[in-house]
Amino acid sequence: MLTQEQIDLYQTNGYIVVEQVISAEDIAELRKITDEFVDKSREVTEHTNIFDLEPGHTPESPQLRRLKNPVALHPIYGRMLRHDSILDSVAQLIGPNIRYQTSKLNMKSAGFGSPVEWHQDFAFGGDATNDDMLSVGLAIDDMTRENGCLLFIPGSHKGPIYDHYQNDVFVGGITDPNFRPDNAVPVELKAGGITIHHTRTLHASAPNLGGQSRRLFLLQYCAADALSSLPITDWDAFDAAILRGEQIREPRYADIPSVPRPDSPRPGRGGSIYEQQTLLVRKQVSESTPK
Ligand SMILES: O=C(O)CCC(=O)C(=O)O
Repeated sequence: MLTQEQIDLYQTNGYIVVEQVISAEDIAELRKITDEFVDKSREVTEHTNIFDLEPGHTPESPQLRRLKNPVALHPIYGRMLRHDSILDSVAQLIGPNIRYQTSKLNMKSAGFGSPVEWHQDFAFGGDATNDDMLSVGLAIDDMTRENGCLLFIPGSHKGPIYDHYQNDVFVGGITDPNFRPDNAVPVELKAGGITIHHTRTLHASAPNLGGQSRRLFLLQYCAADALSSLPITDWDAFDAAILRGEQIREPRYADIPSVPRPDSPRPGRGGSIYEQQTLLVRKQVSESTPK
């Protein structure tokens, strides 16, 4: 369970860190299974609906940047999604009725793992009726400044939602020329700990310039009554995504800013932010990282 101090910090800053949530045994299992997927990526030379590849990937030297939708790929990831300690914390922040949104496992390999440019998760959906949505980042490896830890801008979850379009194309990163990532805070974390960030919190991460890999398993949850303006295409899957509490069909409305261009398409480009951000012209994280 979170302490009242952690809850207050989340509400003030839009993110928190919780140490020692997942056991060493589970972390060892997550590493083993994740290594097996990296090995399996030797079979492909282009992005697939499971693998997002680093630019230097080859079958001889597999370089996996992201495992897409890991929860659907192996029971260990599904067990983490439903882990009681994680869901207890999520319930304290967004209430008892919890819906699963999506998952991804981002890997920054030692010495080259790609950066993630500044963005807000909320901008990736259409408008929603409220913003009780968050991401849990489970550190599979120690996450440090050297290996590309998460960067957050405290309090940004209460600010504007920035444009993520460039020339009418959704590029998965902030394109507003006035945006400056001032006051960014690097968040270091030991394996087994979690970060929790609000869907509107500005975040990014630098490339991995260190000697240790950085694997981060990201799980997105929302309050069951936070309903998107995007049409629900599969009601069975929508109902099955309730992890705790009950399904709510009546939306709850909160006074939140609209996402820029709520009705414009947000093509997944293979289901990966990395693939979307290849189009981004103004890459602030990459530009500020020493080569
Ligand atoms: O893996 C990271 O460093 C950040 C990833 C992220 O924010 C995302 O994939 O949406």
